[in-house]
Formats: sequence, structure tokens, C-alpha cells
Amino acid sequence: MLNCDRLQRRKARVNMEGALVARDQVGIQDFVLLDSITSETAFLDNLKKRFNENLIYTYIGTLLVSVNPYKELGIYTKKQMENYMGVNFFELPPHIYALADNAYHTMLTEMNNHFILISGESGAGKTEASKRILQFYAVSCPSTSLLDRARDRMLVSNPVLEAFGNAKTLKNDNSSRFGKYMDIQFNREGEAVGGHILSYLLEKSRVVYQNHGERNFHIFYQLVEGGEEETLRLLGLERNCQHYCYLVQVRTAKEPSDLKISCIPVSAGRGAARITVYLFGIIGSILHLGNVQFEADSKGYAHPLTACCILLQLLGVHVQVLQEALTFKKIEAKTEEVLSPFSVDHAIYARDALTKALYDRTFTWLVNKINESLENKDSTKKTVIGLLDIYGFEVFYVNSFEQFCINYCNEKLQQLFIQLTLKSEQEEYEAEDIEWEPVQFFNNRIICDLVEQRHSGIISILDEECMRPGEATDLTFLERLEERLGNHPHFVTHRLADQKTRKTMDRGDFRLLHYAGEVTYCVVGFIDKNNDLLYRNIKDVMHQAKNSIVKHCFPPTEADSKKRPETVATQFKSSLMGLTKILTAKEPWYVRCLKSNEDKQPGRFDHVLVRHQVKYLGLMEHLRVRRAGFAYRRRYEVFLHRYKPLCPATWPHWRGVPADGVERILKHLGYSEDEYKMGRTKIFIRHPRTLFAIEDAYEICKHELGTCLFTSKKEFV
Ligand code: AOV
Ligand code: MG
Repeated sequence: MLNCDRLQRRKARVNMEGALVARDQVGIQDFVLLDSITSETAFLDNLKKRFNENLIYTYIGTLLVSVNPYKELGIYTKKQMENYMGVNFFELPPHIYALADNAYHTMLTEMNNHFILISGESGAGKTEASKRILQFYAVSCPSTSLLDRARDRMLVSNPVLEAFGNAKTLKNDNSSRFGKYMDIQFNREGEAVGGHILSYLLEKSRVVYQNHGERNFHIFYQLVEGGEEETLRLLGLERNCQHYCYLVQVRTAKEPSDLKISCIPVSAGRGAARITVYLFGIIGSILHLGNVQFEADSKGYAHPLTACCILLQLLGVHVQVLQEALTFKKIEAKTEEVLSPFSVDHAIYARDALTKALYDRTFTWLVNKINESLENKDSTKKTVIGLLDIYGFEVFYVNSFEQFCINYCNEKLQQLFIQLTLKSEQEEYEAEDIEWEPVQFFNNRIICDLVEQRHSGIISILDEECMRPGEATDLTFLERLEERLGNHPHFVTHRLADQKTRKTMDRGDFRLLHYAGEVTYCVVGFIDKNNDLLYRNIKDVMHQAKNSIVKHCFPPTEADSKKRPETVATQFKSSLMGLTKILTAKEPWYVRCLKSNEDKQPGRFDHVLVRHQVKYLGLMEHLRVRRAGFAYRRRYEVFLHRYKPLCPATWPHWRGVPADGVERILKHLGYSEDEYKMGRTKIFIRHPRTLFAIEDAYEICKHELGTCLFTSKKEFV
């Protein structure tokens, strides 16, 4: 429900100017409203013109396009937030706050769930956008001191997860290396009362290896360079990143993420200090583990060069037993256990597998811990706004399993966007007999199928190879791909490279023609990373740990756990299907982030780069559908039920068919026939401004008549 102050402001505006379209005078702020932009060139010119004036936001209807300025613009102040509170889209220049505010008010009016899909390639500004939205809700939503805690926890969870889940890559100094979906829960009064975070596939290989010019997760540097003396002493760490194999990188200047950590990053309630000690104990022990080296004896078997006694203190594991687990594999024969010694390479592999598992499981533990602190146990009805901020599409010089998963995730989100906007929109017009000139678009379903289809997709083929331990290698996997997918229009191997993309490639590569561009993947490591094996005796040692987080992260291995665990890619595929389900049950809002240039240069607009993104994100198609289409549609009954007080003929009862009642209301409000269309079961309204004007009239009418006259609550279903 709108509060009175908000209503007064709205009313004043409506009285003065109707639903006026405000202009910021530079270019066009909503591509839909002005018909002069039909070509891609005009579209780009408009974006550029605005960008040059520091106007980074432009609408396509209710979709927000954002171009990364790579500089502070001073547009996220408290004053700005206040300006946008309770304001309809077109009354002020486009802003992320306008979108956040409209999602919020629609949620409260319609009492249903929403989500904001923030997409764009790596470095385009998704994480920044998601933070701005969260901050906006923290400031704009009503709150009581009791609720402040829930709100504050939501805000502090962000830097904590960024510390553990973000890292510098060649594309972005603060790149998200995990996918994040956060539900913000609101009560009927619009107060933020709780939240829940789902995280998706952390790029854990980064803990043990980073490409040249990239870094490990921020938390390691924050600890080593920013941790207090006493903390470092307890962890046995030196204040020098170069000392740690997992962090050794050529670094030029201090990175922006080198924040000092002086406070506990987990609001864990009672025992927080102990938990922090355990948490940093794990981070410290990972650095120590990375420095454990092995030497070969005369038979070529691995022996640790140094005993890493500090691990006893930090993890609470028996060092001798751990060292044994890193250098021997336990094989269960019929009656006894046999120890099979590792080579040096094998021992390093086992060590790195442990480190990755330790970090990954600790990250999951952290997300769960944050969720506990955000949980609202109150059983009253809540509605949610979900914020989706994932890792963007990325292409590096060498692309591996991680990029394959990240880019697949982006294909899925593009597919969802297409489903929800271009496809279903057009199908609905057809079903409703609305006259319609179909808009052609590229449907990336074909690429999603190529990756995920059961039995014949890349993930299935990879899983099949993973089922042949000892026989399958990365190269046999590549052979299977070639045999089974060689003819697919979006799949290229070195044999066919010249014909399909006119670019040669290495024997160990395959190339996918993604919606956002070509990516060449190197198959090395695919089988291993997908299997993600961790030897059982290592798990057992970790389960014995005194460090309670570690113990929790490694539950006892079941004696009869002969069943193969799901592979990484299959788990990821299932989690993305789950995400799609969560999202499709909610009302969507879109933020499409564009990267302005590859060099992170403030204010530079690279025409070619932006044009490419506009193309693959399907923005022109979206504009065409939006412009020719209708911003709003509702079933006649629902529309009539809500707006019948606006017309004497329909208030308090309309006895005829609902469609006629709706038409009476629209005629009474003075709308001409080109502003709406009557479908079979629904009313379609062309411009959002028409809808906003009707909604404003409704709010004023409701205020004047008194809320008691309204059947209220569930006007919208
Ligand atoms: P991403 O989330 O889309 O990439 P970020 O949101 O991390 O990208 O943005 C990258 C960098 O661009 C930020 O660290 C800021 O320096 C700058 N930036 C982005 N948006 C803005 C803005 N609105 N105003 C000023 N600077 C901005 V990735 O997580 O790599 O897919 O995986
Ligand atoms: Mg990000």
C-alpha cells in the first residue's frame, strides 16, 4: 500500500501534468516511446550521445539498459534515492532506482513475487547494479529498529561474499566467480524482513591456480596484506603474498580490492569470535598447504619435504595422518586395506584437490551461515524480489571447463530472457488474436540443447567418458564430441574449423559458436574437473578435524557409498534448471548491462564492442517487439475488478461480460482505440504511461473514496 506522503507526491504530479514523460534533454531516454530510432546505428548513436553526457541508463520500455562508465558519477546518493521513491518510470530520467522502485511497488500492489535479471558480459556492471538495488531497498523501504538488523545483515553479506567469491581476472578487477541469486523478503507493509541466498558453482580451481595477470580470491590478499599482526601471528602467516605458492603472481600496483579486514566478516551471533578463528584458520591453512612440497624417493614415490605442523593448530588434524593421506591411496581389498603410494605429481594433485574442496565447502558453509542470519521465521505472508547476479559471459586466450560452465549458464539466462520476452510475447498475441507482425530473432535454444540435451549433449558425452576411469582421457572425450557432434552448426573441431569459422585451431580444442560469440575451449582438465574426485582417506582425515567448520564440511563418508556422485557439470545443469523454475514463477524485470570498452577506461565508448553486445543481447529485437507490442496485459476480470471504481457505469457492479466493462472504463477515461487492444481473454495496453495514468487515477480515487469502499487485498491474481 502506498503511504500517504508518497500518494500526495504522486497526486500532485498527476494533477499538474498527467502522466508526463520527463526528459533529460539528451537523446532519447526510452527507445520505445519515440519512433525515430529504427536502425542499430541510430540506437547506438543514442546510447553514445547519452553516455558522453554521463547518462548511462536508457529504457526499452521497462527494460533498463546500462552502459558501464568506469567512473563514479555521483548518481547514487541518498538524495537521488529519495527522488526516485514512489515515482513512475517515465517521470524522471532512467535510473536503476526507478526500476527497483517500480518492481517494489508492483510487488506490493499485486502481492506477488518478482525478480530482477541482471545480465551482460564479464565487467559490464552486473554486480554493481545488484549492489545499488540492495542499497536502494535498504534506504527506501520502511523499517523498524527490529528489522534494521535483517536489513543490515543483508547489506554486510555482500562484501563478505565478494571477499570469498570474487577475484581479479583479465576482464574485471572484481569479477564474480560464483553465481548468486538473492531473495529479499518483504512483509505486507513493504518492510524488508529477511532474505535467502542461493550460490552457484564457485570457480574453485582459482584457489590453486590463476592465469597470468589474474589473482586468487580477494580474501587471501585481504588477510595477508590487511590482517592484523596478531591474526597473522596466530595463523603463522607472513605479511608477504610472494611467500605463498598459491598467491605468487606478478603484481604491479595495489589492487582496489586490497581492503583491510579489521572486523569479523560473519555475523554469527554467539561464538562469532571462535567461528572467525576457525574460518581464518582455514584460509591460513590453505596458504600453508599450497607450500607443502614433495620429493621423490628412489622408487619415484612422493614424500613431503617439510612437515607442516601449523596445520595441527589451524585445522586440528593430525599432521602425520594428513601427510599419509596426501601421499598414499587407501585401496580396500577383500579382507584388508592396502596403501598404494603416489608419485610426486599425484601427491600434488591430491593436495590441490583437498585445497579446492576445503575452500569450496567453506564457501558453501559461509553462504549457509549468512542464510541462517537472514532467515525470517515469522510465518506471515511475504513476497519477494529476487536479484540475480551471475558471472558474465567470458572469453580468454585459453578457456577451460570453468568458462564452459560460465558460458553455458549465460546461454541459459539468454534463453530465459528470450522465452519470457520475445517468444512468449509473440505467442500470446497469436493466442489472443491480436494482429501482429512477427519479429524474427535468433533463438539460442539450439546451443542450450547442444550443451545439455540428455544422451546427446556435451555434458552427457563428458559424463559418459567420466564413467570410463583409466580408459577415458580428455582427448578421447574430444574424439567422442567430434564423432557425435561434428555436424552440429554450433560445434567446431580442428578438422572442420576452416570450413565453419575459417579459423584454424589446435588439436586439443573444440569451439562453440555461442550466442555472444565464438569460444575455443581447451579440453585439458575437462574429465578431471568434471569428476572432481577427492580420495576417501583425505575426506576421513578432514572429518576428524578439530576445526568445527572443517568437520562440518566433511561429513562422515558412508561405508557403502559405492554410488557415483553426480558430476560437476550435471550438478550445475540441475541447479540451473532449478533456478529457471524459481525465476519463471515470478514476474521479471530486466537490467541489460553493456561494457563500454575492454580496457576499463573511464568514459570511453567503444562503438564496435557496444554494437556487438547490442546485437547478441537481442536489444533491437526486444525494441521491435516492445514497440509494436503492448506493455501491459491483464485478464478482463482482473482488470475490471481493480479499476471498476473509476467509471460510474461499472461501479459498484458490472453485470455484463467483463470485456465490455473494461471497454467502458477505458472509454470513460478518454483513451482512444489505438492505445489498447481487446484480445480474446485479456486487455492489452500499448504504453506503460497509459497504465501508470490509470493506476494513478485509481490511487487518487481510492484515497478519496476511502479504502473501505474497496474490496482490496486480492484485486490482482
Ligand atoms: P560484472 O559483475 O558485470 O562482471 P562489475 O559490476 O563487477 O561487473 O563491474 C566491473 C567494474 O566496472 C566495477 O568494479 C566498477 O569499477 C565499474 N562499474 C560498473 N558499473 C558501474 C557504475 N554504474 N558506475 C561506476 N562504475 C561502474 V563479472 O562479475 O566479471 O561477470 O563475472
Ligand atoms: Mg559480477
